[in-house]
Formats: sequence, structure tokens, C-alpha cells
Amino acid sequence: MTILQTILEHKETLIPELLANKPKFDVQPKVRPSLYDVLRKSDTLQVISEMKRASPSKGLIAEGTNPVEQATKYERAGAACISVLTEEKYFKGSFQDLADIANHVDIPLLNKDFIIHEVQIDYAKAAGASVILLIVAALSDKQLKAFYQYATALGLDVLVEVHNEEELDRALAIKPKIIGVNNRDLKTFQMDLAQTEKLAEKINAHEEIAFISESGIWNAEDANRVANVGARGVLVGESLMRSGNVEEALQS
Ligand code: IGP
Repeated sequence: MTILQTILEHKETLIPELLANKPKFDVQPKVRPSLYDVLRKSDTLQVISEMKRASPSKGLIAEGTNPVEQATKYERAGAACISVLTEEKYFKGSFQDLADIANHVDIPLLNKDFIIHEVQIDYAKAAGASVILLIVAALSDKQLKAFYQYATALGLDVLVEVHNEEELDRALAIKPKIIGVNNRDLKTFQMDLAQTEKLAEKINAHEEIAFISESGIWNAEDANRVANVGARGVLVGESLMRSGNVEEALQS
């Protein structure tokens, strides 16, 4: 069984509880800029900075980090968007992290989780997210389309994540506005920035799509490599969580 399958099976077991309870978060309503607009309008590479305490591939990354402090640093350092992991078992995140961050920052907020049911989209919205993630490798074509429409109808932006060409073709079929190429294979954990380079041409053929590169970005060289093939943004977790100086890391 792949790690992705393991995570998805665990998720399945949590859905009944979400369905049984209405989401209740103390979040002040806020209109955030659209991530799509931010990515499309800027001519410099944008950074989506992630709050990530742990991961199945790396174990603990920054367990004791205060999410609000981290997010505030990201916002001050010029991040375009903050990504918040809400998966609890493998990434040690929570919806409470997302809600707390939502009350303290004004930029777009991405809920990073493994969505397999609409109720998770309701929770993401209630906890203050303005963007959700749909992972093509985790969904059937039918689910992908239904969840995309569901989230869009709620006024959320959707980041559609792909890792290879087959997933990209499936993503393009729903005409998404934002596509992320995950350089990490969620089935094997193998990391290769060449995935972004391989898929760039096909994505760039769709002018209206804002395309970002996710995972494994450690320095300016990595960022330039994906920017050179047309990425408008990078999604960065581990290297920013480990960096003492977020400002410097984001500016380099
Ligand atoms: C960040 P990194 O290598 O900078 O920590 O990666 C982000 O791309 C990664 O956390 C991620 C992810 C995901 C996590 C990308 N897609 C899907 C969980 C689920």
C-alpha cells in the first residue's frame, strides 16, 4: 500500500464525525484577495508559504512552532498566500491552526489537506480558508469535478494538484484556473523538480491557467529553475519551517 492510500484510508474513517458535527470556528469574516488574481497579476515569482509541523516523509520538522507567529512572519515577509496543513495524524496540523491563522492574517489562505468528501470543503470554508487543494491522485474524475464545482460555488479558489502527465490530462479536463505540479510523488516520496519542467509546456499552452510548483524548493536556484519554465509561484514548506530567518529565505 502506498503512503497516499494509507492517508486516504485513515481520512475515510474521520468523515462520519465531520458529518455528524457542524463546523464551529470562531473566525471573523474577511474578504481575502483571490489567489488566482494575485498569481496572474504579478510579474515576479510568488511564494506560498506553508505551516507544516511534520510530514510522513520527513517526520517532525518544527513541532513546537506557534502557527499564528509563523503565519505572521510569512505575511510580513511578503508571502502571496499561506498554506496551512490541517491533517492531524501524519502532518500534526488542525482546523484550529487554520482558524487561528485566519484571524491574524489578511492574505489568501490555502487549506492543505486530503479532500475526499464535500464536508471537508465546508470545514475549510468555516475555518477561514479562501483556497482548497484537490489532489488528482486521490480522486476519481467524477469526484474531482464535483468537488471543484462545489468549492467554486462557495466562492473558494481551488488549487488542483498533479504530479505526472496522466494526472495533468485529468486535471485539464475540468478546466481549472490554478494548477500545482507537486515535485514530490505522494506514492513513493520521490522528489524531482524535473516534474515541473516536464509538465510546463502542456500547462503553458493554456494561457488562462496560473501554474505553481510545489515541494522541494530550498533556494533561489530551485526557485529560478521552475520560474524559468513559467511557474508563477512556488509552494514552500520545510525549508521555511526550518529557516530561522523567514524574511531572508523568502527574499533570496
Ligand atoms: C511543501 P516542501 O517540500 O517545501 O515541504 O513541500 C508542499 O508542497 C507539500 O507540503 C505538499 C503537500 C501536498 C502536503 C504538496 N502537496 C499534499 C500534503 C498534501
